[in-house]
Amino acid sequence: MTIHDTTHLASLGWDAGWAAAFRAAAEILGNRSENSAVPGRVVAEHRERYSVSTGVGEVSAVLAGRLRHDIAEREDLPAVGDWVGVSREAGDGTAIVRFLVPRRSAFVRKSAGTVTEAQVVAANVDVALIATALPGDLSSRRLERYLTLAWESGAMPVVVLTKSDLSDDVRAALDQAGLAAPGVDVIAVSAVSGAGVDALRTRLEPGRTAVLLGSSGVGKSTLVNRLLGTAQQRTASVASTGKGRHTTTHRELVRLANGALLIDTPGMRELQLWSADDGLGSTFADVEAFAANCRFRDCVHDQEPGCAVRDAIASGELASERLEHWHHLRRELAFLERKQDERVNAEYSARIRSLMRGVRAHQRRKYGDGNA
Ligand SMILES: Nc1nc2c(ncn2[C@@H]2O[C@H](COP(=O)(O)OP(=O)(O)OP(=O)(O)O)[C@@H](O)[C@H]2O)c(=O)[nH]1
Ligand SMILES: [Mg+2]
Ligand SMILES: [Zn+2]
Repeated sequence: MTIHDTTHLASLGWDAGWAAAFRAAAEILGNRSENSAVPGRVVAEHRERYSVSTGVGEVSAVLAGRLRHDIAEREDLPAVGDWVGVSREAGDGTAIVRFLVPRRSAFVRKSAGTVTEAQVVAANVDVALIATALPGDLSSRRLERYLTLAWESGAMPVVVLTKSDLSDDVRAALDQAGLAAPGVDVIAVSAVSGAGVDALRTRLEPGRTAVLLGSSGVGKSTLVNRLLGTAQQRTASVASTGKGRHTTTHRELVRLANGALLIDTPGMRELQLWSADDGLGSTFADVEAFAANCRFRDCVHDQEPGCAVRDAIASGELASERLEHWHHLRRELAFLERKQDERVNAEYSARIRSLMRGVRAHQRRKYGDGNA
């Protein structure tokens, strides 16, 4: 394979680990193409097209036909934050995404609607900034949901309470968020006054990638602009402080002056869990800590005798809503797992049926009808 100068890729978060993973992926997946691929990072996603930065410039790219064909699951499609191998096509300037470098982490939700499939919101993220607007938007339940997926993603969650200039009790909001997010940093910020922005900046380190997540209108893009120091991201007009406008329409990765990478995302209407066993445990670390003392190892803190979690609620050490929310998310996960199993089973039976058809056809050819 050709040796490419990859020094400029460091500005996108490239390191020796990525270089090794890229070489391995290129050998397994990329070598069949005549054009040897160079590394790039997906910085934006628009329907069928990706903007890929190669560190020296940005190319518009489409998936190689073979890659599209090989991909069985939607979550295996490139997403913003992914490292890919791209090659240039001879004709117009369009580049071709040849392969995807295996991810280190990904924020994955169940895609909106009724289909049972995963959607990658952002790939290879180190920090998940969960944004919620201070006047009125703070919901412990929603926060726990985001936290569960954030912990599960492998990124470090940070709760960002936005528009602190509009709130007259920031302290109370910080306390409420702290209760829903044990062990997680909570920062109140205002993109208007600049309060808290420096505290937020310290979480955004050179070469590391953060993603901003949250409902539409909470001020994610405004915060990105504030951090960038320019009005690069389109935001809702100041006159329309109403929510649910979906100003940002695609995910985009930007680079801050200090070399940190930040992904802006469109507001999410619903955040459904996908896979979240470990994530749930981390989100409810307080519940889990008491659960360690339950009499039964598999206690679900319902009617079991010797339940240390219910004892903790009775003694006021644990808020009862924490257990309620834990139960709620566990039930949701169990339901989702049944759906996922049904889908896998359906696909498995379809494969078995087609395999058996093949076997029967073979037997008919070999032994004739009636003998098989
Ligand atoms: N008072 C105040 N208003 C803010 C602040 N941050 C954002 N806003 C306003 O909130 C509105 C929505 O901001 P956006 O940045 O577009 O929100 P968003 O989260 O990017 O929304 P989507 O792109 O739809 O997901 C705009 O009118 C902003 O001016 C803030 O810190 N204080
Ligand atoms: Mg936005
Ligand atoms: Zn228990």
